[in-house]
Amino acid sequence: MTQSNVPWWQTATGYQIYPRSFCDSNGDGIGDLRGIVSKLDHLQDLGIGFVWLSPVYASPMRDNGYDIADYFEIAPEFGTMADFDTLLSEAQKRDVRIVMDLVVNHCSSDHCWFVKACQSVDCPEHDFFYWRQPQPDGSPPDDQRACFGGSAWQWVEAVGKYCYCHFGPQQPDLNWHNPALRREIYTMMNWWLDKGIGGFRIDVIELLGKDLDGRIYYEAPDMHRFIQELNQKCLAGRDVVTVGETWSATPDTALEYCGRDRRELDMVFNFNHVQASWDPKLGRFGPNQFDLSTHKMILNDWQQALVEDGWNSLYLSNHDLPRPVSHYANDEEHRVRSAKMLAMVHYLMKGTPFIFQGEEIGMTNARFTSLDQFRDIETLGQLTERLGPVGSNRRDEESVQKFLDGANRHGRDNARTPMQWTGGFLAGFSESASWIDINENYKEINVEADRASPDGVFAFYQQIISLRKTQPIITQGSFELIAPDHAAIFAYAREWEDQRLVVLANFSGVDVAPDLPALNVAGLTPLLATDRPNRAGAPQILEAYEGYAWLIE
Ligand code: TEU
Ligand code: CA
Repeated sequence: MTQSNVPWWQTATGYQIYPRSFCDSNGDGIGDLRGIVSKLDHLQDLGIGFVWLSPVYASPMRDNGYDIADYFEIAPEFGTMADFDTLLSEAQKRDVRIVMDLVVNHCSSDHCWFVKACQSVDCPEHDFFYWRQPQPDGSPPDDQRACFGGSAWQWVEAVGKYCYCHFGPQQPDLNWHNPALRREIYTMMNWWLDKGIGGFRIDVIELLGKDLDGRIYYEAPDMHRFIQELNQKCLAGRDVVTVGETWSATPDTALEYCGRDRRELDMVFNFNHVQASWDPKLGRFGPNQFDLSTHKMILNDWQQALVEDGWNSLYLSNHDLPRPVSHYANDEEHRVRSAKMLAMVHYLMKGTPFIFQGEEIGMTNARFTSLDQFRDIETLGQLTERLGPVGSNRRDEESVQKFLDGANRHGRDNARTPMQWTGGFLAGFSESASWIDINENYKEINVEADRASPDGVFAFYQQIISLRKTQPIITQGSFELIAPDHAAIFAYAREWEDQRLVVLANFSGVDVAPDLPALNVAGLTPLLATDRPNRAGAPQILEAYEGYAWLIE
């Protein structure tokens, strides 16, 4: 295949915008749609092909928009539908498509469906949700915990039953087994698609069609049937991209979602490499350190699983994860080099990269010093579960410090601090206090400063994004891990026609002499280097976090 007959989303690079923290146009401290429009040139300069826009729909914002109250309206703090249409057309002018976030596993308890469902057990909307009788002693039907703390079963007095809420108490799950609910969702999706959006990122797709009585929450037997129906009713015949978020998919199940014959989705976001540094007991990030060998093995498994069919998404972070330089490499002395090296290693694999806002300038974790700086419903839920409510005697100095350390390493607010545009007032994000604190390092790390440097992270991202469009070996070539057991080096080769691309990177903080037979080559053309781009020959020593890639033709 040449570059011209592959789908646009395979050579394009995606960029995720978390609207609340991207750019504030009206000085209320909250990023908004007009703010995004004002920064479209930045995205065009970067070279991206589409934006994944985190939710901008009407919402009480208990989970920052992942709790939707009206799928046909824009949240007032983000702007109006006219602003959205402006965003769409201004983006189109720059060859940038807008991919919407579709959150249909659950909605907000403020959605009129839920309000009606609570008012009457006879209305059609009542069955849009999952209701169960209490146990004889009044307790919930089972012991399932909600992601953001407490029981997953919320007592609804007016109904006299429990309602299932997988995430937060005000995010009731939608009953996908109800055909009328599914029809409502397809109508809504088609309404957005008819506007000309570029596709959907679908939130927790793995939870659709869950079997509550069998206690099968993820990838339940009906899930694929519903995704196929969704495809047939909304996506078939349209030139859009879809990527489903699934924490459950593995290399063994990936093709069930994105195999060509399945007619479901184009890609999934998998979290196998993220969960590798999870604590299995906690079921979330624990004190485990990032382990390079595991990381390489997981990424390799995904590359191999989707080599012929399906397509990988490639990402280093998103609005739920820590900042990549802080999590995987070094966010101090070697920050710039780390940012480049991580991008080089991950985005020269086969797949479509998704860059999270701020990553293109190497933004770092937040490092908050006080509990009241946190905003995320997940972090605050964990805080209450572990240290009790405000005023609890479990909130002693040592426990609080331990909690702060953990949240600063792994919490979702790390990625949600405002975009650092300049070294000036409020980092150029807003004209008044932002909804969440700005990272104190904005004077040093910001778009203006980074873009002023030819050796900056932004310039390097531009190179990668451009190479993906011009070098078919990056989008189409085979993938072979080199030295899988090496504790410090991440190296791989790609092959396509008569070309060979080798990527070599040092994931450690000290010099490493890779000493690999694959490096004894002549006639190589340097392709990309975190430093010293003009060095002749394959590097015999890689400095801390250094990366180097070359072509042999
Ligand atoms: O995330 C799904 C999800 O499983 C996360 O809550 C995850 O468990 C957690 O972030 C790990 O730290 C999606 C959205 O990306 C997230 O922002 C939403 O809060 C969630 O769904 C509910 O819509
Ligand atoms: Ca605003």
